[in-house]
Parts: sequence; structure tokens; C-alpha cells
Amino acid sequence: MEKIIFATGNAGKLKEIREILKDLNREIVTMREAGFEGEIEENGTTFRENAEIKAKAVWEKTGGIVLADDSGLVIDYLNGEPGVYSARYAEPGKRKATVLEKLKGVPEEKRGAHFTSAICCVFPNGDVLEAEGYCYGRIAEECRGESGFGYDPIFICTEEGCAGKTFGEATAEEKDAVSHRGKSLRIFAEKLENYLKDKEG
Ligand code: ITT
Repeated sequence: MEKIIFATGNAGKLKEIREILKDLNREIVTMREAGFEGEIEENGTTFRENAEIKAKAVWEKTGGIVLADDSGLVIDYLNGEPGVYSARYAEPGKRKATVLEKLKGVPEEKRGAHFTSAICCVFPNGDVLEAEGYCYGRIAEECRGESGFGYDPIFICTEEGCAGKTFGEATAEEKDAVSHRGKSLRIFAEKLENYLKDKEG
């Protein structure tokens, strides 16, 4: 069975994607393992555009089945920031602190936020499948918990099954069950199944 190449340099995403898509029973390799070198300029203005840019860049070089995730944290009080700039918001190691500082003194009811994940999969013949997922919550007043990656310790999830915990406090199973990436990838998995059935039939 043909493997899936995941166009990412983010180890946290890779771990989650392998777990969430384990029922596909397909090997998921990174773009580096697939021989892709170099950087990808993510110059889109939406998560969806950036996911497509990443998937197509790796597909053009490898010709395989390529999956990409573009994601980020959208904070109401900051008019949607950091959004598509989530990976580039402040210096590495200072991103969570920067968000906490900007929301200092802001009351709980105004700290609403959500994570978005846009998935794009390009097939060897150029066909494209897309999916999106969202997870709602609010920004904590300080970091809580060590699990996950990125902004997880400052995102208090308000969705059933995880409500009240930051993603840093949630187990991987609890996060995957409600997260933006869990949702986008489960939608993708269903679309993939239908796509493959159509092709075979
Ligand atoms: P690739 O583009 O190589 O996949 P990246 O880290 O640059 O990796 P993005 O451009 O999609 O990925 O930026 C997403 C950023 O948003 C990511 O670096 C995190 O800081 C944050 N983020 C996305 N999903 C997250 C999650 O589930 N938990 C915490 N932070 C998340």
C-alpha cells in the first residue's frame, strides 16, 4: 500500500497525525524521509491556502501522496491573531508569553479563542482532498501542563470531554478526541475512503 508523505517539519503534529490516522494502516513518512530538501514559503493568507502550498511543494518534488496541515490559534480579543502567523509570532520560546502578556488583565469572557486545522492532500495524479477542523476554548492566565506542543499549555479547551483543561493538561487521547486536528483528519479519512472507493469502482 502506498505510503503517505507528510509535509511538515513539526514533530508534535507528526506524532498526532500518526495516532489519529492509525486506522488507515498506511505508513506515514516525513517529507525529509521522502527526500524533500529545502524550505517552503508559506505566503498564503488563509490556513487552507498554506496547507495547499505545503502539500503541492512536496508533491511537485516527490510525486507521491502528500498530506499537509496548516494550523494555528485564533484569538478573538486580538482580532484573530496570531492566526496564520502562529508559527512566526514572536521569537521561538516567547510565543506563549507574548500572548499571555497581550491578554493580561482581560476578563475571562473576552478571552475566547479557537484552533483551526486545514488539511490538504494531493495525489500523484494531482487530485486534491481538503478538510478543516476547529476546537473552541479560551486563553488561560498562565501556562498549565506539559503535554502537547506549541500553544497547548495556554489553551483551555471548552469542548465536552476536555472542558476546563488546557491541552497541556489533557492526555493525548483527550486532545485528539476534540482537537482541531482530530476533527480535520477524521473528516479527511472519511473523504479518502470515499475517494478510493470511487476510484476502484
Ligand atoms: P509545518 O508548517 O512544517 O507543518 P509549523 O509548526 O510551521 O509546521 P504551521 O505553519 O501550521 O506549522 O503553524 C502552526 C503553529 O500553530 C504551530 O507552530 C503551533 O505553534 C501552533 N499550533 C498548531 N496546532 C497546534 C496545536 O494542536 N497545539 C498547539 N499549538 C498549535
